[in-house]
Amino acid sequence: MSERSPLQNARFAYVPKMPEVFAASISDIKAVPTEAIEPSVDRKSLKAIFSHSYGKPAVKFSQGANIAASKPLIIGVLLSGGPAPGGHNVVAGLFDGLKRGSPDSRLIGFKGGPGGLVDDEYMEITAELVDSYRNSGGFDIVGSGRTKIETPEQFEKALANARSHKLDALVIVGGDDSNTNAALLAEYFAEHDAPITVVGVPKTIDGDLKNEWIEASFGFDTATKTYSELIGNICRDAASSRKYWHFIKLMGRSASHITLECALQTRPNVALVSEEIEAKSMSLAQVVEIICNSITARAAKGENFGVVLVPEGLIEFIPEIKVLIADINDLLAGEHEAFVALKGVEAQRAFIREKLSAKSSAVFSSLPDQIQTQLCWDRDPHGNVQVSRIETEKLLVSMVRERLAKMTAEGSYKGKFDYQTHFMGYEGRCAFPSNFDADYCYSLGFTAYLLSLYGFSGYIASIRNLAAPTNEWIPGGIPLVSMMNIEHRHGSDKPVIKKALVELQGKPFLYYASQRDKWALSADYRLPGSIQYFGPPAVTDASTMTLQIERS
Ligand code: FBP
Repeated sequence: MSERSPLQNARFAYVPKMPEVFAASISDIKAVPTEAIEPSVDRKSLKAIFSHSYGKPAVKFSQGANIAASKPLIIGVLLSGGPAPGGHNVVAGLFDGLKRGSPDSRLIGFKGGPGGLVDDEYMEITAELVDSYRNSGGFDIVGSGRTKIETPEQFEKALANARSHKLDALVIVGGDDSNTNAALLAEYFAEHDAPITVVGVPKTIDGDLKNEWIEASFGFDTATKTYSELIGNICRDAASSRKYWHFIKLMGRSASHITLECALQTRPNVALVSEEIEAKSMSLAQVVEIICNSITARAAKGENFGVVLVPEGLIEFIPEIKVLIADINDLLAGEHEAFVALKGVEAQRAFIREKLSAKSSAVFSSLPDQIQTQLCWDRDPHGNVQVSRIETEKLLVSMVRERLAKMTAEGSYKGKFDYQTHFMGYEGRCAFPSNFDADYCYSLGFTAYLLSLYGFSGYIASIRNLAAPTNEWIPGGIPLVSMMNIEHRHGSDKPVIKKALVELQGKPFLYYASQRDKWALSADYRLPGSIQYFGPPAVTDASTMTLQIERS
């Protein structure tokens, strides 16, 4: 990447817009505790696990005399999990905040995610380094990783390394699993009387780390704009070539926020929403029926083409497969060694088939071999099935073909069916951040600095009022524990941050549901085009439709 593109050069010069309160000098920004917030479920267990962190209030920053001197700080930062556009601006905002507080402050970057903290792989983040990454996509300034800090040795090493660097604070930029790590580390540091503040920053393209205080996770805006551009292009190709149904699987892990946002942006013929499919207890056959209904109705108009959006976590939400996955998870957690010792995928599939309950075994056997194998692949370090590696779009295509072949034989379908499959995910995770993400991330980094300065340990940076112009944004923080619940992972119950899935009573889904019957029949696609970084603010600064509809 030694040669820079003209856009790269131009983006270095972009100055992120910030909430008005951040225009003041650090000594004129005060932290105001607001209401106490508690987790919505599992309070008793969480209180017992997080005895030092539980029950703290939300905080917001506003103008006023700062009681903490802007003393020199040493902060460590790590980027965790999948990349999301804007991560470099979090580092830039944190760095600039630190230096505005005191030119003697230092920022240390742990390399390759939480593993870098445990193994003490680090680098000094200098002004020169930050300047060469401003407003750029990717996490490559220090790299990222998915190590879960969970064994006593890992916690001891993390604390020893934080102490050896004399850290005043550690900032963890990550999604739900990484911020769970942040909450556990904050509690561990407090238990061991280590005055090291741990602060989380809400990152994930998946958009599932949100609530009343975290209106959006960073990266969702840019990633969905990138996918929507490509989907819009495919829609137009479909309408031009008039010969393919395009099945597009979209990242998002469990949640369908990405699919829903892209559907609002592009108006495809079908967009499946996993959360709805689960709520309606739909079988795989019923999901296939939804797609076939659109195909047959459009074929009747002579339009043998269309676009179907598939959230990558779909199969986890189909009740019978959800149970199957949970059973495989428990089986693999208990018999991992025996399983990995088996030679070849045939033997592994047979092992799973034999050990499962009769019901799950039958569901497993009903799936194509390829999908069976993919369901057995390693879980990630947090115990999640790696849904990005399961070819759900191909599974649906094969079932749709089968169904249409049957209908053709019966004489109830006379159209044609040709298809293309796509998977969009990695294409959007390192895009140049949109202006929204560039601004949001810079402000999140600055907020993380202030939370560190004030010693709000176990907090996650929060910026509210995001649908308003940037100067009206409201920065602050909330305790991470307030976002947690207890879940069954890797065969046992663990405290984790609760994923925020698509709400079926939420405005974005209700709007989509009110339009989809029309979109299923027509080719009235919407074409968002590519992200614009320069030009009229209505084009360059628009946030996602999800945010606009939610906050309208
Ligand atoms: P995070 O939750 O870490 O932000 O990751 C998001 C994501 O892009 C998911 O959408 C996807 O399922 C997963 O990462 C893919 O993981 P990997 O990068 O390990 O292939």
